[in-house]
Amino acid sequence: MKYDFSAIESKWQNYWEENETFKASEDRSGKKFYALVEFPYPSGHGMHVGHIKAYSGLEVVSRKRRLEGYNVLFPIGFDAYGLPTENTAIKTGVHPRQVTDENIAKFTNQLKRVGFSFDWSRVVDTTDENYYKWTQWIFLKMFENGLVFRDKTMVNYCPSCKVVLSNEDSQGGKCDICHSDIVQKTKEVWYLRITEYADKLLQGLEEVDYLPNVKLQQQNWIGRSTGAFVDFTVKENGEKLRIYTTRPDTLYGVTFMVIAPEHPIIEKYRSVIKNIAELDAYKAECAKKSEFERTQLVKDKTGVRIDGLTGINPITGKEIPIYISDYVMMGYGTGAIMAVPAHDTRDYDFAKKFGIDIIEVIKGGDISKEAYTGDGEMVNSGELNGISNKKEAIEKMLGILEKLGCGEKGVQYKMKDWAFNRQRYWGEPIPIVHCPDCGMVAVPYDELPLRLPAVEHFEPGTDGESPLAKIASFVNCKCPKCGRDAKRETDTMPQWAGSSWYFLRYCDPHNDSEFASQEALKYWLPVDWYNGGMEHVTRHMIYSRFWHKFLYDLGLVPTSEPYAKRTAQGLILGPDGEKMSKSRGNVVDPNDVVDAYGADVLRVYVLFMGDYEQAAPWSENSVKGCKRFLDRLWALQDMLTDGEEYSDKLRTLMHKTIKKVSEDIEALKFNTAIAAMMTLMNEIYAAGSINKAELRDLLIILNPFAPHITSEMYQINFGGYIHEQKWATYDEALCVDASVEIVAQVNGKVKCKLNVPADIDQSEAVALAKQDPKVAEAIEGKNIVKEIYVKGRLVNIVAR
Ligand code: ANZ
Ligand code: ZN
Repeated sequence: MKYDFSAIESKWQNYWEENETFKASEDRSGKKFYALVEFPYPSGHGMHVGHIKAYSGLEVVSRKRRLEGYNVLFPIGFDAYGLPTENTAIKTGVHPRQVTDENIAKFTNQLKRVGFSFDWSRVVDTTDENYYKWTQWIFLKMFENGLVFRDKTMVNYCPSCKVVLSNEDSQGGKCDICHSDIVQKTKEVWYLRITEYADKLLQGLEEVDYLPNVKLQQQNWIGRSTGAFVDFTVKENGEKLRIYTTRPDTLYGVTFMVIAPEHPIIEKYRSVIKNIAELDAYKAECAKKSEFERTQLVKDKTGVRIDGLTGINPITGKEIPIYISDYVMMGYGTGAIMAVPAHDTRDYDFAKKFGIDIIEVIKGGDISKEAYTGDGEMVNSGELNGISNKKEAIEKMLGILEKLGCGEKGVQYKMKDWAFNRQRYWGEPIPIVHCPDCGMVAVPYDELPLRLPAVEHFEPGTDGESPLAKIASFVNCKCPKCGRDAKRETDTMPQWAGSSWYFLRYCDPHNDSEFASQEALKYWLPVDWYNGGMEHVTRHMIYSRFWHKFLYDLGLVPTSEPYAKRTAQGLILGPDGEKMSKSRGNVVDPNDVVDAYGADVLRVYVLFMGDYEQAAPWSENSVKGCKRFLDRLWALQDMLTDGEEYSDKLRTLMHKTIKKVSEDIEALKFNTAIAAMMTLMNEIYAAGSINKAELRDLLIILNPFAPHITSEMYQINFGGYIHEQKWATYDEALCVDASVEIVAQVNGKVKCKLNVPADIDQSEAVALAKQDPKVAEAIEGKNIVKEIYVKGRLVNIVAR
């Protein structure tokens, strides 16, 4: 009987679908497990093998949990608003709604062909009005609670996509979507006050089980720094120029100041600054560069001294020059710094270039060569001399500053408020009305969803204006407060909006009166295990933790953190070891693999190809190896014998394998779990037969990986359904191979007896013997001439 994978796989997929086998139960009395994977963006390219790997990890865990008796919620949905779809729509003239529906259908079909055990009754689509109604609702709650505001600012603007981008979406000075260069532009934009949650987002990390690297990235992203604000006086006009420093201990070493080119003090004193034209020209140059270019790419420091403004160091009373330079950002601290060239590398480079004094205030380095950024004893620092720089000097200086009334402790965050808008069509409309009398007014909750109007022309306006602005029937409305003529906001929300709360909707996806019922949320939250890509651990995870914490503060969700545990899978590289990409032509289509080898092979392979958390290249040969493994599994049926208990030959290995697979799945070590089952398979072939008890448990532990073939083999040989069975158990005591007692000798004299595994090899046996104190003593200081191991009997070490 040959294994016909395509017939068997569709048979089981149909069965699971018709019987809703993997539907999470509404009976909330049992123990639950909520496994979450990052829902895909349904792009026109269809699914990538990377998606398959990303979903296969928790797929295996979910299937195991069901066999362990848990009520498992393993949902899927579509994060479907966003630019690629809109850009396709603009190019092809097909409406984004239609493009999205087609892409979702394609993704659904592909996911089902791989046999994922998702609960298909809970699919969410962020572009569905029954979903985005609640995205708008949460936004309005934030508006009501003062977490939404509008502000004019310099924004990253993509001239090609014609949209304003967050810093995160324009890393490296390139648009995240079309990769063209971004430019700086002033614009009035919407913000969410995420900085208000900075401390909560940091503290929350102590309660959760995230990969260390994930935690670190979030901490760096939030970037909490403690230091001081210090007021320097401007000699010519008495103006207070406030700086932010993490190093008030170095105040005696300040020899100049630097302010951002956009700092408002320049405008304020235009008329008294003598070289204003030169400053203006420098500022114009800087406006062309993104923050990334200004901070990361520059090798050579540039800047211009302000002629007409001089700073006074509040501690020393010394006069110091003030420069503008692009290495100081307006958006961080106060946009002005005190420069300490002896102990800061950037300041050092700048001072060298402009010939400014360098004064050492911390001992330990050689400032004639480079800045000394380490710790040490304070020098040239008046009352601080002789104490250590860090805590002591910082504390003391803070006291002095406070006494003088020219400074105070301060905290700064790298994280900025979240620019929350796009001037594009395919997004959730922001439910705000602008009234000439009342200002910004929320759309009443009972008018939600504020529907995205159906239009024929969804191209963006020329200056980044939203296409919605052109639709008079949408724009013109009555003010909900005073009833007079008003205009609707025409910006839409950024793509990150819908994914900021989708894990909540999964708990109760069809609820019309709440985003999810309290009972459902209480049962399912927190997400027990969230797995996804490393690229989403800052933006998406921080945004969604922020929304969740906000809802928690309103008493609308029961847990302070949404995700109890977070892991991340590694990328699948092309066969050439490079990142898979259309342009390189090294993309593997999961459909092709399913067609040629079957879904089970694809699933086993993506988990076998390497450490789950590391990147690994695709290998067609290894895919074939996985196919052989499953073919040999099928062929076991030809050597099946009766037997209710494990045979003597395989007993230990069965227990060991069940233990290894059980533990490895929990540790995401799928590759070694599969390798253990392959070893077991080899031993079965070596033994020449397998009995029913052994086959049954092998099928069960392999089932999460290869559910189709194992379901079929189970039905054929045992009757009934494997998904209704229990996870295989092992006996710890039976996992160890039989042990034997051996003696350890030195130069033929018995020193001790040792209990060792029966299959121990020479080097292990000798190593164990050497650990014995008597043996160690006997060979100490001697040359080992020979080591002998007589299997199961003795170790002899010859030493002189
Ligand atoms: C004096 C000093 C001496 C500094 C020293 C550092 C070392 P973090 O830790 O990232 O918060 N800084 C402040 N505002 C800035 C801005 N808008 N643009 C660029 N640099 C700015 O860094 C804070 C330090 O970065 C501050 O401490 C300031 O330089 C600089 F030996 O002040 B420091
Ligand atoms: Zn009004």
